[in-house]
Amino acid sequence: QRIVVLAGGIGGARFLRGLTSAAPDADITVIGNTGDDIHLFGLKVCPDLDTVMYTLGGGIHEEQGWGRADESFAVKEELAAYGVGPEWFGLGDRDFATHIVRTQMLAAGYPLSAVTEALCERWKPGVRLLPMSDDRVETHVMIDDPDGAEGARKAVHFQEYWVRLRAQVPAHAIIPVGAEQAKPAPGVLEAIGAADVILFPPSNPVVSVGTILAVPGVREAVAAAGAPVVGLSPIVGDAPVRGMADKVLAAVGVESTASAVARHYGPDLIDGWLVDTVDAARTAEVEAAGIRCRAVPLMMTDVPATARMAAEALALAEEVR
Ligand code: GDP
Ligand code: FO1
Ligand code: CA
Repeated sequence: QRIVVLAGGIGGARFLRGLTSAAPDADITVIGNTGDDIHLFGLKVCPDLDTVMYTLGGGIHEEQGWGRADESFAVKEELAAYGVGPEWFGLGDRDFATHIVRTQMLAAGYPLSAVTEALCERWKPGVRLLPMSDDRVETHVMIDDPDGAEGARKAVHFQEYWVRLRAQVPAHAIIPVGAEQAKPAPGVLEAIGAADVILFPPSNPVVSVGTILAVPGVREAVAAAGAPVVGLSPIVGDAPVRGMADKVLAAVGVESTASAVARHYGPDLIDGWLVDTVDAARTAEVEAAGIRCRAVPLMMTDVPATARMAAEALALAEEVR
């Protein structure tokens, strides 16, 4: 069975760990979000690709959800001693090595897809991990400009909005800079076209799955795919389980409810949708929009619970096939 998953960072990675447990023999291709990528200290950092790679490869900092286990921060301290910032982004020593290898290979002319494959030779995530594009795409967030005139706005990198500002300032718009000119990475459209099932994990619908769908051709390929498309809600009880999905959903005019997210994707894109049992009353709203909907437990508390979620998603895919 060929399964394609459009994944962000923590939500995508944890779901994938459940999926590989529920479907150990499946051939899984992950299309990873690269809109969170940032260039720091001359290095290219790909948080969502690394989160998937480290989580499935056993190198993730489990409690934190991103970055390496057993991490130290000597390089960060030395950079700070030179007064070289940004000091608000925490890159650990072990993680730095990944970015050095990546940047070196990119400078030598390898595309990000080839670099990701090379990094995965070490981590053996058990899935084929493809960046959504080899072209540079960086999500920016439009915020009020405190230094500008009354009503002035400015765009900041998504990481600055999320990590430095902790999403505590109003987000007026989300802009995937470079997406319009980007091409899907080699293998992306082929994997979607050949899939038996396409899954949207409970990843951020705007800055993770939404950014992947913004690469020209990807949304069209998913909509045109013969395979059933099933998503899982990242919104439980009218709030994100973690992160800032409520803020970025508001920026694109979508309510933070499990049914509003399903309607945001829409029946042209998804055939089935899973909401958490606490949102069971919303299944009718989703079905009224022409999307088959079931309420099942959606908290990824451990791998067995996540594997049950993945199994429910695959069962719903069979139902709508
Ligand atoms: P990020 O790139 O690290 O932000 O990760 P993703 O975009 O892949 O996933 C983020 C989303 O995962 C957030 O909107 C969370 O609400 C959602 N999420 C995290 N843990 C859980 C969980 O246990 N259950 C569900 N349903 N959603 C979750
Ligand atoms: N998240 C934080 O909240 N603070 C950090 O300092 C931070 C550093 C970091 C370094 C590498 C990496 O792969 C991820 C990192 N993250 C950090 C997580 C990251 O900002 C995000 O959670 C995602 O990009 C959102 O998907
Ligand atoms: Ca992300």
